[in-house]
Amino acid sequence: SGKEKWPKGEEKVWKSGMRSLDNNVNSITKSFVNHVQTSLARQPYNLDDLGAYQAAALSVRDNLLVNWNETQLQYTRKAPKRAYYLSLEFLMGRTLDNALLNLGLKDEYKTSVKSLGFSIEDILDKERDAALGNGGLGRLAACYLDSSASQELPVWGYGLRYKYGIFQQLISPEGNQLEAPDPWLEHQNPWELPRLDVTYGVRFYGHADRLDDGSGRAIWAGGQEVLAVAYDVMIPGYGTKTTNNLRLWESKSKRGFDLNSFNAGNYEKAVESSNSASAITSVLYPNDHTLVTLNMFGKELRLKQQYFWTAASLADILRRFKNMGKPLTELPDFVAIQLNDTHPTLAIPELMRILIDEEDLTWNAAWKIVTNTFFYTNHTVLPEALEKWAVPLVEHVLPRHMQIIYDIVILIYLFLAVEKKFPGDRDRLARMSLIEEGQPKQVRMAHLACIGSRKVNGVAELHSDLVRTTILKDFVEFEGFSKFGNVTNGITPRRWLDQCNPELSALISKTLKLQKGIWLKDLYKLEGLLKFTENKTFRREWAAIKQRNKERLAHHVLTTLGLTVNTNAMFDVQIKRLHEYKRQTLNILGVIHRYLTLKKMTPAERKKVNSRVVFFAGKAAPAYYIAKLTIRLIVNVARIINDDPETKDYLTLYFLPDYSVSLAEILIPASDISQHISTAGTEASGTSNMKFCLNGGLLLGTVDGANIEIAEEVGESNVFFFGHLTPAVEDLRYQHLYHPIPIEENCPALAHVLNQVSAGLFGDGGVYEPLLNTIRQGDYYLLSDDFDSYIEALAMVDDAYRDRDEWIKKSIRTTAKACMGKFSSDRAINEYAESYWNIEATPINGNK
Ligand code: T68
Repeated sequence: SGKEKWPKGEEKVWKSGMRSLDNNVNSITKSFVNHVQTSLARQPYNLDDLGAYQAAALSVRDNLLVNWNETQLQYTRKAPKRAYYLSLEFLMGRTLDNALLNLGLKDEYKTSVKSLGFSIEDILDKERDAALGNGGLGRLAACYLDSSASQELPVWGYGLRYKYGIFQQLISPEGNQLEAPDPWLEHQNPWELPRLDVTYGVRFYGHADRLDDGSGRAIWAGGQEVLAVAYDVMIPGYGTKTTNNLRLWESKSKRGFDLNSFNAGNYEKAVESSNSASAITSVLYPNDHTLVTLNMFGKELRLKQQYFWTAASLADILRRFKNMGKPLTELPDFVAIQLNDTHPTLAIPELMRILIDEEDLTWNAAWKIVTNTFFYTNHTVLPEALEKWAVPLVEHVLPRHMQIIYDIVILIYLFLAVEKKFPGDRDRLARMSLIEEGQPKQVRMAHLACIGSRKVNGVAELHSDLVRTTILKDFVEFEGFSKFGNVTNGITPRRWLDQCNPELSALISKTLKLQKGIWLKDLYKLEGLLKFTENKTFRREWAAIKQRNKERLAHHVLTTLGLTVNTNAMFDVQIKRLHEYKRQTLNILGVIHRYLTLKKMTPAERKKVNSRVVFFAGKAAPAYYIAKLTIRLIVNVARIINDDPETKDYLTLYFLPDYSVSLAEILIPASDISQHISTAGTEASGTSNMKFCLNGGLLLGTVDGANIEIAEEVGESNVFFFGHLTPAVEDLRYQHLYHPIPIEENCPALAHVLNQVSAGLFGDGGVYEPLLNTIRQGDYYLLSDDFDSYIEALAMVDDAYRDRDEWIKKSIRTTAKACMGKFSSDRAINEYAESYWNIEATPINGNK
């Protein structure tokens, strides 16, 4: 391209003042000290590890900002089609270590801070997690951002800047989960850039009046107007200059406080509107699979969060698009918007509103643009997790959007399409409608997301099949199969291997004789490890690293909980949100079964038993009573078992409080076996299963979600499967409901375990009755049907572990084959880019 005119002053002078990117230890040290002096206003005399972390972070941030700026400039100039990932959650974890890795500056910083009297490990450990998410869905969004930047794809994330992330979990002396706030912004956050000049007004309530000129337009006015303020988070790619953006919105009052009330001396009233505005982004909702436990106020605020975020994001996207000077009909050629679950679905009627009411497009023209711009990912088929909003609530908060939703119902469903294709099929119309009849009527967000999107996908093969054959079956028949696809989830190998398991990463580089820069971007290269399974030295090194990771975890448990862990035992790990469908209860009942079996043995018999340490971690939604009871049971079982002198050498268990991304980074590399044991057909994909595999941990799981595809890659001999398959689940549930067999007959072993809990072996049995009754009555998640095969599978794990050499081989194969290429988020994001968004890599040139 031709040389552009330098915009201001003398180019030479500008360039001489620009930050140099030839990062060496000297320039890093200078920048570090400079930040200590001027950004932090501190002295070497009083600089603690936290201060050193801040100085290091600020200096790394300078690098990121230079690349970020260059990336955005080149995106503007080259004007490629862009994709936007709308997610209500981004579970980022810590940033400094990842930024250093991606910038390729780890060694330099290590040396620099060492010469200044600090250790890089201690500094890294001072960072708080950015925990703006509940679990898999939010962490997936974070992995996708890392991969987008690493693949040089022009992708931005849009989310909310919650003042409080996911609550901090405490465990009371009785074993109950307690929640405390997570004020993660307490210390200033070096990873965000406030853009106080990038703001949009967002309206709520008021009234929408249709114009009677036949145009279909309406005027929406009155109500409350809230300001959205942008905060930008830099997302560096691994080994590229590309530094993408994650834009998070903060809400604040448009007018500050109300001067009239203030002058009248009513200070409370004066700040009321300001409080109600800032409440919108104050806290992340901690419910991962249901909203039914929220009261009316809670629901309204959640709806406001969703609209606030989609409206601000769309306004921003449209402003950027309009700067290109193209007509709106070309929007789908330059913009793809991915809806991460149904949370941002209001973007569909919102774009309709803008196009019709503000841009004067016809309904049909607007609908065509909308349905070519959006893409929808479904993350669950659990009925209680499908979002629905009460019509009166939507009408109240977003009157214009409710009108548009009704227009979609009438135009698309009744007159134009469905009725034509399936004339007279009233049942079908009712099933497919966006509105569910009832008291009150409800808007079905999954139907709206589906009908308003170009394509729909699930997150693993089995799950995408279930989406097509269950919740969206009618839509497949209506719109054709090709709209419904699958993109199996993935994980970023940067964080989930190199950062969390540096020793294994180094061993892989050494063995493959490849720099990690190569294989971390092409995980299929790990297949090269296969031939080393027969190499004894390699196996010994592999096993030694696993052992050191176990000791690292044990050290963490000792320093945080004061408990000593037996590192000679097999480490068995289940870490994920507490939920009945994930069946932590099956695991703990299995532990009790093992304990009871051990108790019956003679000391000589016990000596032959494979020692096992079981780890649990995970949060329960604050109002999810049964899940909380499961935590209580785990904690109290641990108390008894870990203290039993007869058995404690063979079986112990730990519930590690306050599960987080950072804790996962310690737990996953230390695992010998991990459990992914959801009732078949309920776990959409799972992503920690991939993380364990990548770190040489074996899987014990059901035939569900991505477990299936992992087993396909690694071979079934390296995975331990058990339990009923998806097609059997419905029948079994029906039997439990209509022809129940007493649990004593159906599964005596489980009945015995339940009776022991009831009888008070782990403290007052009455406490656990509601939990036990979920199994005794109805058993919706089929614990009694899968218990025996679960126990058998555990025995097979024990057998396999006894042959340690063969186990290590399995471990190597798991890393080499199972997980690797396929389950990298690089593969996943490229699938989205090619088959969905139609965007291309846009390399950022210039000196890296
Ligand atoms: C998870 N979903 C799936 N939801 O359960 C998991 N939900 O199988 C899958 O691997 C993962 O998504 C990524 O696709 C969630 O994590 C939530 O966290 C959530 C949050 C709010 C509302 C509903």
